[in-house]
Amino acid sequence: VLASFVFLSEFIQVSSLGFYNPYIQFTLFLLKLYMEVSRTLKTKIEQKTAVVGIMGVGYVGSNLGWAVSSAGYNVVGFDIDKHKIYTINSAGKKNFIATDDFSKLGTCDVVFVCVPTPVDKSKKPNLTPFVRAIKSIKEYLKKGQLIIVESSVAPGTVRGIALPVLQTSGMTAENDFFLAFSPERVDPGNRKYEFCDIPKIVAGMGNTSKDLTASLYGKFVNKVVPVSSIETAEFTKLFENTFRLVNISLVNQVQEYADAIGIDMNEVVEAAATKPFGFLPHYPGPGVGGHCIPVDPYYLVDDAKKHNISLSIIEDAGRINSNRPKKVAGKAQRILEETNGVKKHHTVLIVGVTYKPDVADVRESASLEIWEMLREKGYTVHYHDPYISAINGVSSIELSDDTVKNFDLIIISTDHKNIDYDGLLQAKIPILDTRNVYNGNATTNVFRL
Ligand code: SAJ
Repeated sequence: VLASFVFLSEFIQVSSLGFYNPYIQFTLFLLKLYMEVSRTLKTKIEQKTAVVGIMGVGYVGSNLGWAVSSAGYNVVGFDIDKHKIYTINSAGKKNFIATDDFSKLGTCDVVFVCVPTPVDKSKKPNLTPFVRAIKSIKEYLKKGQLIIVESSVAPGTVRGIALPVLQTSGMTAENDFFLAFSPERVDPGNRKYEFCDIPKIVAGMGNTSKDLTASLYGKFVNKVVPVSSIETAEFTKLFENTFRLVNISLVNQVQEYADAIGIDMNEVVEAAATKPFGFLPHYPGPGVGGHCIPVDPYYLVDDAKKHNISLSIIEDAGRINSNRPKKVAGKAQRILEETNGVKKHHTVLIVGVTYKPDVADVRESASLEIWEMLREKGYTVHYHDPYISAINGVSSIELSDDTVKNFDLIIISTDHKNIDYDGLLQAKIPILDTRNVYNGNATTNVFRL
Protein backbone atom coordinates (compact mmCIF):
# COMPACT_ATOMS: atom_id res chain seq x y z
CA VAL A 1 0.00 0.00 0.00
CA LEU A 2 2.82 2.37 0.97
CA ALA A 3 4.67 1.64 -2.25
CA SER A 4 1.58 2.30 -4.35
CA PHE A 5 0.95 5.50 -2.42
CA VAL A 6 4.50 6.65 -3.07
CA PHE A 7 4.15 5.61 -6.70
CA LEU A 8 0.88 7.53 -7.08
CA SER A 9 2.09 10.65 -5.29
CA GLU A 10 5.28 10.62 -7.37
CA PHE A 11 3.28 10.18 -10.54
CA ILE A 12 0.89 13.00 -9.64
CA GLN A 13 3.80 15.26 -8.64
CA VAL A 14 5.60 14.61 -11.86
CA SER A 15 2.49 15.01 -14.00
CA SER A 16 1.71 18.30 -12.22
CA LEU A 17 4.84 19.61 -13.96
CA GLY A 18 2.44 20.11 -16.86
CA PHE A 19 3.96 17.39 -19.06
CA TYR A 20 0.86 15.68 -20.32
CA ASN A 21 2.78 13.31 -22.56
CA PRO A 22 2.56 9.99 -20.68
CA TYR A 23 5.93 8.85 -22.00
CA ILE A 24 7.68 12.00 -20.73
CA GLN A 25 5.80 11.72 -17.46
CA PHE A 26 6.85 8.12 -16.99
CA THR A 27 10.46 8.86 -17.95
CA LEU A 28 10.56 11.77 -15.51
CA PHE A 29 9.08 9.51 -12.90
CA LEU A 30 11.77 6.84 -13.44
CA LEU A 31 14.45 9.54 -13.45
CA LYS A 32 13.17 10.79 -10.14
CA LEU A 33 13.19 7.29 -8.68
CA TYR A 34 16.72 6.67 -9.97
CA MET A 35 17.92 9.96 -8.52
CA GLU A 36 16.28 8.95 -5.28
CA VAL A 37 18.39 5.76 -5.22
CA SER A 38 21.72 7.48 -5.75
CA ARG A 39 20.72 10.38 -3.48
CA THR A 40 19.91 7.98 -0.66
CA LEU A 41 23.32 6.36 -0.92
CA LYS A 42 25.02 9.74 -1.26
CA THR A 43 23.29 10.88 1.93
CA LYS A 44 24.31 7.71 3.77
CA ILE A 45 27.92 8.23 2.66
CA GLU A 46 27.90 11.84 3.75
CA GLN A 47 26.24 11.07 7.05
CA LYS A 48 28.43 7.97 7.56
CA THR A 49 25.37 5.80 8.08
CA ALA A 50 26.25 3.61 5.08
CA VAL A 51 27.09 0.02 6.05
CA VAL A 52 30.31 -1.00 4.29
CA GLY A 53 31.05 -4.60 3.34
CA ILE A 54 34.51 -5.89 2.38
CA MET A 55 34.80 -9.15 0.47
CA GLY A 56 38.18 -10.59 1.42
CA VAL A 57 39.89 -9.39 4.59
CA GLY A 58 43.48 -10.31 3.89
CA TYR A 59 46.16 -7.63 4.10
CA VAL A 60 44.30 -5.39 1.61
CA GLY A 61 40.75 -5.83 2.94
CA SER A 62 41.74 -5.67 6.60
CA ASN A 63 43.79 -2.48 6.13
CA LEU A 64 40.86 -0.98 4.22
CA GLY A 65 38.46 -2.10 6.95
CA TRP A 66 40.51 -0.41 9.69
CA ALA A 67 40.64 2.81 7.66
CA VAL A 68 36.91 2.86 6.81
CA SER A 69 35.82 1.94 10.35
CA SER A 70 38.19 4.56 11.79
CA ALA A 71 36.41 7.09 9.58
CA GLY A 72 33.20 6.21 11.45
CA TYR A 73 31.42 3.70 9.19
CA ASN A 74 30.10 0.33 10.29
CA VAL A 75 32.20 -2.24 8.45
CA VAL A 76 31.48 -5.93 7.90
CA GLY A 77 34.32 -8.07 6.59
CA PHE A 78 33.45 -11.23 4.64
CA ASP A 79 35.90 -14.10 4.25
CA ILE A 80 36.10 -17.88 3.95
CA ASP A 81 39.17 -18.01 6.18
CA LYS A 82 38.10 -18.44 9.80
CA HIS A 83 41.49 -17.25 11.08
CA LYS A 84 41.11 -13.94 9.25
CA ILE A 85 37.59 -13.60 10.67
CA TYR A 86 38.84 -14.39 14.17
CA THR A 87 41.71 -11.89 13.88
CA ILE A 88 39.32 -9.06 13.11
CA ASN A 89 36.67 -9.99 15.66
CA SER A 90 39.23 -10.54 18.42
CA ALA A 91 40.40 -6.95 17.97
CA GLY A 92 37.04 -6.04 19.50
CA LYS A 93 36.38 -2.98 17.33
CA LYS A 94 32.62 -2.48 17.60
CA ASN A 95 32.21 -1.06 14.10
CA PHE A 96 34.50 -3.54 12.34
CA ILE A 97 33.38 -7.16 12.51
CA ALA A 98 33.92 -10.12 10.20
CA THR A 99 31.80 -13.10 9.21
CA ASP A 100 31.53 -15.98 6.76
CA ASP A 101 27.77 -15.47 6.54
CA PHE A 102 27.55 -13.96 3.06
CA SER A 103 23.80 -13.37 3.39
CA LYS A 104 24.77 -10.29 5.40
CA LEU A 105 25.96 -8.74 2.13
CA GLY A 106 22.33 -7.76 1.69
CA THR A 107 22.62 -5.42 4.68
CA CYS A 108 25.51 -3.48 3.10
CA ASP A 109 25.13 -0.23 1.17
CA VAL A 110 28.67 -0.51 -0.22
CA VAL A 111 30.68 -3.67 -0.93
CA PHE A 112 34.42 -3.59 -1.65
CA VAL A 113 36.00 -6.55 -3.47
CA CYS A 114 39.48 -7.22 -2.07
CA VAL A 115 40.03 -10.87 -2.93
CA PRO A 116 43.34 -12.22 -4.30
CA THR A 117 43.95 -12.32 -8.04
CA PRO A 118 46.97 -14.61 -8.31
CA VAL A 119 48.69 -16.20 -11.28
CA ASP A 120 49.33 -19.93 -11.64
CA LYS A 121 52.73 -21.60 -12.12
CA SER A 122 52.71 -20.69 -15.82
CA LYS A 123 51.99 -17.04 -14.91
CA LYS A 124 48.40 -17.28 -16.21
CA PRO A 125 45.88 -15.12 -14.32
CA ASN A 126 43.61 -17.01 -11.95
CA LEU A 127 40.29 -15.17 -11.49
CA THR A 128 38.53 -17.97 -9.62
CA PRO A 129 38.43 -16.17 -6.24
CA PHE A 130 37.37 -12.96 -7.98
CA VAL A 131 34.46 -14.50 -9.92
CA ARG A 132 33.37 -16.41 -6.82
CA ALA A 133 33.26 -13.14 -4.86
CA ILE A 134 31.28 -11.33 -7.57
CA LYS A 135 28.77 -14.21 -7.72
CA SER A 136 28.31 -14.04 -3.94
CA ILE A 137 27.66 -10.32 -4.18
CA LYS A 138 25.17 -10.90 -7.00
CA GLU A 139 23.24 -13.35 -4.79
CA TYR A 140 22.51 -10.57 -2.29
CA LEU A 141 22.70 -7.56 -4.61
CA LYS A 142 20.14 -4.92 -3.70
CA LYS A 143 18.90 -1.75 -5.33
CA GLY A 144 21.17 1.21 -4.63
CA GLN A 145 24.22 -0.85 -3.63
CA LEU A 146 27.67 0.40 -4.65
CA ILE A 147 30.20 -2.30 -5.58
CA ILE A 148 33.84 -1.16 -5.60
CA VAL A 149 36.46 -3.56 -6.96
CA GLU A 150 39.96 -3.08 -5.49
CA SER A 151 41.51 -6.37 -6.61
CA SER A 152 44.17 -6.02 -9.30
CA VAL A 153 42.69 -7.20 -12.60
CA ALA A 154 43.42 -6.84 -16.32
CA PRO A 155 41.90 -3.89 -18.17
CA GLY A 156 38.30 -4.76 -19.10
CA THR A 157 37.76 -7.32 -16.33
CA VAL A 158 35.26 -5.27 -14.27
CA ARG A 159 33.22 -4.38 -17.36
CA GLY A 160 33.65 -7.72 -19.10
CA ILE A 161 33.35 -10.17 -16.20
CA ALA A 162 32.00 -8.50 -13.05
CA LEU A 163 29.30 -6.42 -14.73
CA PRO A 164 27.61 -9.27 -16.67
CA VAL A 165 27.55 -11.46 -13.56
CA LEU A 166 25.99 -8.69 -11.45
CA GLN A 167 23.43 -7.90 -14.16
CA THR A 168 22.15 -11.49 -14.17
CA SER A 169 20.32 -10.24 -11.06
CA GLY A 170 18.04 -8.40 -13.47
CA MET A 171 19.34 -5.07 -12.19
CA THR A 172 21.48 -2.75 -14.30
CA ALA A 173 24.53 -0.69 -13.41
CA GLU A 174 24.09 3.04 -12.98
CA ASN A 175 20.34 2.58 -12.65
CA ASP A 176 19.76 -0.03 -9.98
CA PHE A 177 23.26 -0.56 -8.56
CA PHE A 178 26.58 1.22 -8.92
CA LEU A 179 29.89 -0.30 -9.97
CA ALA A 180 33.37 1.20 -9.64
CA PHE A 181 37.06 0.31 -9.56
CA SER A 182 39.82 1.68 -7.35
CA PRO A 183 43.10 -0.24 -7.27
CA GLU A 184 44.43 -1.21 -3.85
CA ARG A 185 47.70 0.47 -2.91
CA VAL A 186 48.27 -1.04 0.52
CA ASP A 187 51.98 -1.30 1.16
CA PRO A 188 52.72 -3.78 3.95
CA GLY A 189 55.33 -2.59 6.41
CA ASN A 190 55.49 0.93 5.00
CA ARG A 191 55.74 3.21 8.01
CA LYS A 192 56.32 6.33 5.93
CA TYR A 193 52.87 6.48 4.33
CA GLU A 194 49.64 5.89 6.26
CA PHE A 195 46.57 4.57 4.44
CA CYS A 196 45.16 8.10 4.14
CA ASP A 197 48.40 9.39 2.58
CA ILE A 198 48.22 7.11 -0.45
CA PRO A 199 46.17 8.69 -3.28
CA LYS A 200 43.32 6.55 -4.57
CA ILE A 201 42.65 6.22 -8.29
CA VAL A 202 38.89 6.03 -8.91
CA ALA A 203 36.69 5.18 -11.92
CA GLY A 204 33.05 4.15 -12.35
CA MET A 205 30.73 2.47 -14.82
CA GLY A 206 29.27 5.97 -15.10
CA ASN A 207 29.58 9.35 -13.44
CA THR A 208 27.23 8.52 -10.59
CA SER A 209 29.24 5.41 -9.65
CA LYS A 210 32.45 7.41 -9.89
CA ASP A 211 31.10 10.30 -7.83
CA LEU A 212 29.68 8.07 -5.11
CA THR A 213 33.00 6.20 -4.91
CA ALA A 214 35.05 9.40 -4.85
CA SER A 215 32.90 10.82 -2.06
CA LEU A 216 33.29 7.66 0.01
CA TYR A 217 37.10 7.50 -0.35
CA GLY A 218 37.21 11.22 0.32
CA LYS A 219 36.09 10.44 3.87
CA PHE A 220 39.31 8.56 4.70
CA VAL A 221 41.88 9.27 1.96
CA ASN A 222 43.54 12.67 1.54
CA LYS A 223 43.65 12.59 -2.26
CA VAL A 224 41.19 10.95 -4.67
CA VAL A 225 42.22 10.82 -8.35
CA PRO A 226 39.27 10.22 -10.72
CA VAL A 227 40.26 8.84 -14.15
CA SER A 228 38.30 8.63 -17.39
CA SER A 229 37.41 4.94 -17.39
CA ILE A 230 37.49 1.75 -15.35
CA GLU A 231 39.93 0.30 -17.87
CA THR A 232 42.29 3.23 -17.29
CA ALA A 233 42.22 2.57 -13.55
CA GLU A 234 42.76 -1.19 -14.01
CA PHE A 235 45.66 -0.47 -16.36
CA THR A 236 47.23 2.11 -14.03
CA LYS A 237 47.53 -0.34 -11.15
CA LEU A 238 49.15 -3.03 -13.26
CA PHE A 239 51.49 -0.56 -14.92
CA GLU A 240 52.75 0.98 -11.66
CA ASN A 241 53.77 -2.45 -10.42
CA THR A 242 55.19 -3.44 -13.80
CA PHE A 243 57.38 -0.35 -13.65
CA ARG A 244 58.80 -1.61 -10.37
CA LEU A 245 59.31 -5.19 -11.61
CA VAL A 246 61.20 -4.07 -14.71
CA ASN A 247 63.40 -1.64 -12.79
CA ILE A 248 64.29 -4.26 -10.20
CA SER A 249 65.20 -6.65 -13.00
CA LEU A 250 67.33 -3.94 -14.66
CA VAL A 251 69.39 -3.38 -11.54
CA ASN A 252 69.65 -7.14 -10.95
CA GLN A 253 70.99 -7.81 -14.42
CA VAL A 254 73.34 -4.83 -14.56
CA GLN A 255 74.66 -5.79 -11.12
CA GLU A 256 76.12 -8.94 -12.65
CA TYR A 257 78.16 -6.81 -15.04
CA ALA A 258 79.14 -4.35 -12.30
CA ASP A 259 80.26 -7.25 -10.10
CA ALA A 260 82.35 -8.70 -12.93
CA ILE A 261 84.38 -5.50 -13.15
CA GLY A 262 84.57 -4.99 -9.38
CA ILE A 263 81.97 -2.21 -9.12
CA ASP A 264 79.50 -2.10 -6.19
CA MET A 265 76.09 -1.71 -7.86
CA ASN A 266 74.50 -0.41 -4.65
CA GLU A 267 77.03 2.40 -4.59
CA VAL A 268 76.23 3.17 -8.23
CA VAL A 269 72.48 3.32 -7.47
CA GLU A 270 73.02 5.55 -4.43
CA ALA A 271 75.22 7.86 -6.50
CA ALA A 272 72.70 7.95 -9.36
CA ALA A 273 69.93 8.69 -6.85
CA THR A 274 71.62 12.02 -6.02
CA LYS A 275 70.20 13.21 -9.34
CA PRO A 276 67.01 14.95 -8.18
CA PHE A 277 65.08 14.13 -11.34
CA GLY A 278 64.73 11.35 -13.87
CA PHE A 279 65.93 8.54 -11.62
CA LEU A 280 64.18 6.29 -9.10
CA PRO A 281 66.44 3.96 -7.09
CA HIS A 282 65.93 0.23 -7.15
CA TYR A 283 68.39 -2.17 -5.57
CA PRO A 284 69.77 -5.59 -6.49
CA GLY A 285 68.46 -8.42 -4.38
CA PRO A 286 68.09 -12.20 -4.13
CA GLY A 287 64.81 -12.22 -6.04
CA VAL A 288 61.36 -10.61 -6.17
CA GLY A 289 58.68 -11.93 -3.84
CA GLY A 290 55.27 -10.84 -2.64
CA HIS A 291 51.84 -10.96 -4.21
CA CYS A 292 52.03 -7.76 -6.26
CA ILE A 293 55.28 -7.21 -8.10
CA PRO A 294 55.87 -10.74 -9.43
CA VAL A 295 52.14 -11.17 -10.16
CA ASP A 296 50.39 -8.03 -11.43
CA PRO A 297 52.58 -7.51 -14.55
CA TYR A 298 51.48 -10.89 -15.92
CA TYR A 299 47.90 -9.68 -16.06
CA LEU A 300 49.15 -7.10 -18.58
CA VAL A 301 51.22 -9.69 -20.47
CA ASP A 302 48.25 -12.05 -20.70
CA ASP A 303 45.78 -9.42 -21.89
CA ALA A 304 48.25 -7.87 -24.36
CA LYS A 305 48.68 -11.32 -25.95
CA LYS A 306 44.92 -11.40 -26.58
CA HIS A 307 45.56 -8.31 -28.71
CA ASN A 308 48.54 -9.97 -30.43
CA ILE A 309 50.95 -7.72 -28.58
CA SER A 310 54.01 -9.14 -26.86
CA LEU A 311 55.20 -7.31 -23.76
CA SER A 312 58.48 -9.18 -23.92
CA ILE A 313 60.28 -6.75 -21.64
CA ILE A 314 58.04 -7.88 -18.75
CA GLU A 315 58.66 -11.54 -19.49
CA ASP A 316 62.40 -10.93 -19.75
CA ALA A 317 62.29 -9.02 -16.45
CA GLY A 318 60.45 -11.89 -14.81
CA ARG A 319 63.06 -14.36 -16.00
CA ILE A 320 65.94 -12.21 -14.72
CA ASN A 321 64.33 -11.89 -11.28
CA SER A 322 63.30 -15.55 -11.15
CA ASN A 323 66.90 -16.51 -11.78
CA ARG A 324 68.26 -14.59 -8.78
CA PRO A 325 67.71 -17.30 -6.10
CA LYS A 326 69.73 -19.71 -8.24
CA LYS A 327 72.55 -17.14 -8.43
CA VAL A 328 72.52 -16.78 -4.67
CA ALA A 329 72.68 -20.55 -4.18
CA GLY A 330 75.52 -20.80 -6.70
CA LYS A 331 77.46 -17.99 -5.02
CA ALA A 332 76.91 -19.65 -1.64
CA GLN A 333 78.34 -22.91 -2.98
CA ARG A 334 81.43 -21.12 -4.33
CA ILE A 335 82.03 -19.35 -1.03
CA LEU A 336 81.67 -22.60 0.93
CA GLU A 337 84.04 -24.45 -1.35
CA GLU A 338 86.56 -21.61 -1.07
CA THR A 339 86.30 -21.24 2.70
CA ASN A 340 85.24 -24.64 3.89
CA GLY A 341 86.49 -27.22 1.44
CA VAL A 342 84.72 -29.04 -1.37
CA LYS A 343 83.76 -32.28 0.31
CA LYS A 344 82.98 -31.17 3.86
CA HIS A 345 79.30 -31.14 4.83
CA HIS A 346 78.10 -27.55 4.97
CA THR A 347 75.65 -25.86 7.30
CA VAL A 348 74.05 -22.58 6.26
CA LEU A 349 72.09 -20.00 8.22
CA ILE A 350 69.58 -17.91 6.24
CA VAL A 351 68.80 -14.60 7.93
CA GLY A 352 65.36 -13.31 6.86
CA VAL A 353 62.81 -15.61 5.16
CA THR A 354 59.99 -13.10 4.45
CA TYR A 355 59.64 -11.64 0.96
CA LYS A 356 60.62 -8.16 2.08
CA PRO A 357 61.90 -6.54 5.27
CA ASP A 358 59.80 -5.87 8.36
CA VAL A 359 56.69 -7.81 7.28
CA ALA A 360 55.55 -11.26 8.40
CA ASP A 361 54.77 -12.48 4.87
CA VAL A 362 56.62 -15.27 3.09
CA ARG A 363 54.58 -15.42 -0.10
CA GLU A 364 56.80 -15.95 -3.17
CA SER A 365 59.77 -15.27 -0.89
CA ALA A 366 63.16 -15.66 -2.63
CA SER A 367 64.62 -16.84 0.69
CA LEU A 368 62.50 -20.00 0.59
CA GLU A 369 63.63 -20.75 -2.96
CA ILE A 370 67.25 -20.30 -1.91
CA TRP A 371 66.65 -22.59 1.07
CA GLU A 372 65.27 -25.33 -1.21
CA MET A 373 68.21 -25.01 -3.63
CA LEU A 374 70.76 -25.26 -0.78
CA ARG A 375 68.94 -28.29 0.58
CA GLU A 376 69.13 -29.90 -2.87
CA LYS A 377 72.91 -29.34 -2.75
CA GLY A 378 72.94 -31.44 0.41
CA TYR A 379 73.53 -28.58 2.83
CA THR A 380 71.93 -28.37 6.27
CA VAL A 381 69.95 -25.15 6.41
CA HIS A 382 68.54 -23.25 9.39
CA TYR A 383 67.06 -19.77 9.53
CA HIS A 384 66.53 -16.78 11.73
CA ASP A 385 63.60 -14.45 11.19
CA PRO A 386 62.07 -12.36 13.99
CA TYR A 387 58.75 -12.28 12.13
CA ILE A 388 58.40 -16.00 11.37
CA SER A 389 58.66 -18.28 14.41
CA ALA A 390 58.56 -21.55 12.46
CA ILE A 391 58.52 -22.68 8.84
CA ASN A 392 59.49 -25.75 6.82
CA GLY A 393 59.18 -27.81 10.00
CA VAL A 394 61.87 -25.90 11.92
CA SER A 395 61.88 -22.95 14.27
CA SER A 396 63.71 -19.69 13.88
CA ILE A 397 67.03 -19.96 15.73
CA GLU A 398 68.16 -17.26 18.11
CA LEU A 399 71.17 -15.22 16.96
CA SER A 400 73.91 -15.58 19.56
CA ASP A 401 77.66 -16.27 19.50
CA ASP A 402 76.92 -19.86 20.56
CA THR A 403 74.42 -20.56 17.76
CA VAL A 404 76.01 -18.60 14.92
CA LYS A 405 79.48 -20.14 15.34
CA ASN A 406 78.09 -23.56 14.29
CA PHE A 407 77.48 -22.42 10.71
CA ASP A 408 79.82 -22.43 7.72
CA LEU A 409 77.99 -19.60 5.95
CA ILE A 410 75.40 -16.94 6.82
CA ILE A 411 73.20 -15.61 4.01
CA ILE A 412 71.47 -12.30 4.66
CA SER A 413 68.46 -12.77 2.41
CA THR A 414 65.90 -10.34 3.88
CA ASP A 415 67.18 -7.30 5.72
CA HIS A 416 64.81 -6.78 8.64
CA LYS A 417 65.67 -3.63 10.56
CA ASN A 418 65.60 -5.31 13.99
CA ILE A 419 68.63 -7.57 13.47
CA ASP A 420 72.12 -6.90 14.87
CA TYR A 421 74.16 -7.27 11.67
CA ASP A 422 77.34 -5.94 13.28
CA GLY A 423 76.96 -8.65 15.92
CA LEU A 424 76.99 -11.25 13.17
CA LEU A 425 80.44 -10.00 12.06
CA GLN A 426 81.90 -10.92 15.42
CA ALA A 427 81.54 -14.62 14.69
CA LYS A 428 84.00 -14.31 11.77
CA ILE A 429 81.76 -16.66 9.75
CA PRO A 430 81.62 -15.97 5.98
CA ILE A 431 78.53 -13.81 5.24
CA LEU A 432 76.84 -13.54 1.83
CA ASP A 433 75.17 -10.13 2.02
CA THR A 434 72.47 -10.11 -0.70
CA ARG A 435 70.91 -6.91 0.68
CA ASN A 436 73.94 -4.69 1.17
CA VAL A 437 73.32 -4.35 4.90
CA TYR A 438 77.07 -3.71 5.35
CA ASN A 439 76.78 -1.03 2.70
CA GLY A 440 79.85 -2.32 0.89
CA ASN A 441 82.06 -1.87 3.98
CA ALA A 442 85.01 -4.05 3.16
CA THR A 443 85.38 -6.81 5.69
CA THR A 444 87.20 -10.01 4.85
CA ASN A 445 84.36 -12.39 5.60
CA VAL A 446 81.52 -10.45 3.87
CA PHE A 447 80.72 -11.33 0.26
CA ARG A 448 78.39 -9.42 -2.07
CA LEU A 449 75.99 -10.99 -4.55
N1 SAJ B 1 62.83 -5.64 -4.26
C1 SAJ B 1 64.12 -5.63 -4.76
N2 SAJ B 1 64.70 -4.44 -5.07
C2 SAJ B 1 64.05 -3.26 -4.90
C3 SAJ B 1 62.74 -3.28 -4.38
C4 SAJ B 1 62.14 -4.47 -4.07
O1 SAJ B 1 64.74 -6.68 -4.93
O2 SAJ B 1 64.63 -2.21 -5.16
C5 SAJ B 1 62.18 -6.91 -3.96
C6 SAJ B 1 61.76 -7.02 -2.51
O3 SAJ B 1 62.79 -7.59 -1.73
C7 SAJ B 1 60.55 -7.96 -2.60
C8 SAJ B 1 59.95 -7.63 -3.95
O4 SAJ B 1 60.98 -6.97 -4.70
O5 SAJ B 1 60.96 -9.30 -2.58
C9 SAJ B 1 58.73 -6.73 -3.86
O6 SAJ B 1 59.11 -5.66 -3.04
P1 SAJ B 1 58.15 -4.36 -2.88
O7 SAJ B 1 58.90 -3.38 -2.05
O8 SAJ B 1 57.70 -3.93 -4.21
O9 SAJ B 1 56.98 -4.92 -1.98
P2 SAJ B 1 55.49 -5.30 -2.30
O10 SAJ B 1 55.39 -6.52 -3.12
O11 SAJ B 1 54.79 -5.27 -1.00
O12 SAJ B 1 55.00 -4.12 -3.22
C10 SAJ B 1 54.14 -3.17 -2.69
C11 SAJ B 1 53.39 -2.68 -3.88
N3 SAJ B 1 52.27 -1.96 -3.41
C12 SAJ B 1 51.09 -2.19 -3.99
O13 SAJ B 1 50.95 -2.95 -4.91
C13 SAJ B 1 49.94 -1.47 -3.42
C14 SAJ B 1 54.25 -1.80 -4.75
O14 SAJ B 1 53.43 -1.13 -5.72
C15 SAJ B 1 54.99 -0.77 -3.95
O15 SAJ B 1 55.85 -0.02 -4.83
C16 SAJ B 1 55.82 -1.47 -2.90
O16 SAJ B 1 54.91 -2.17 -2.04
C17 SAJ B 1 56.65 -0.50 -2.10
O17 SAJ B 1 57.06 0.53 -2.70
O18 SAJ B 1 56.94 -0.82 -0.96
